[in-house]
Amino acid sequence: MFTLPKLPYEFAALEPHIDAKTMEIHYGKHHQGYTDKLNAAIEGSALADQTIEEILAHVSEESTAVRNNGGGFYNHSLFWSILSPKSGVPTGALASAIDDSFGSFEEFKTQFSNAAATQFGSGWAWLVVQDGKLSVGSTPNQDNPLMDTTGLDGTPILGLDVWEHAYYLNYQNRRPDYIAAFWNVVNWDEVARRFEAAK
Ligand code: MN3
Repeated sequence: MFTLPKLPYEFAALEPHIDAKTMEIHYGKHHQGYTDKLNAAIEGSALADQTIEEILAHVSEESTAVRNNGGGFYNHSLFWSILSPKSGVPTGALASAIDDSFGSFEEFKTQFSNAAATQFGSGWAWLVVQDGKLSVGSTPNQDNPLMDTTGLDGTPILGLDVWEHAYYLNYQNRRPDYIAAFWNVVNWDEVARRFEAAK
């Protein structure tokens, strides 16, 4: 059975960039809902013995419930981990890889923000690493780059939820303002840890 990861900060810790009420509902209702529905969908099947990464790797063979809720479980677990009230900028090998792949940190932010802004409807923007190279892209719904169903391949090391439930209470229709605020609360130490693990 999959369980919600414990949030490493309080609901209000990311204010004013992400408000406490949004965090409370997003974590306690949306993420809990995906988790409960994933568990219900895999109960009693062979999937119950697999890791979430294993399930996502062959999700094209599974039901829509497993795809949507497995993605929802994984994506939000990653999302909480890459947020922090103490942000900063990338350093070390991650900073070098960003410069090599995009030219500069500012250019990376522009490309990632553009992917998040132009994802039509609900979905996610991603920074992925594959064969040591970084790239950005987006996926609809709760899909992600670990799935064998999407055109964006690689290991996600940074993700941004652009479903309206992630920002509507505070930003209403202003998705670009939410994307701009996101850069104030990125946990670059965790992104770097995921980058090293994926290499
Ligand atoms: Mn969400």
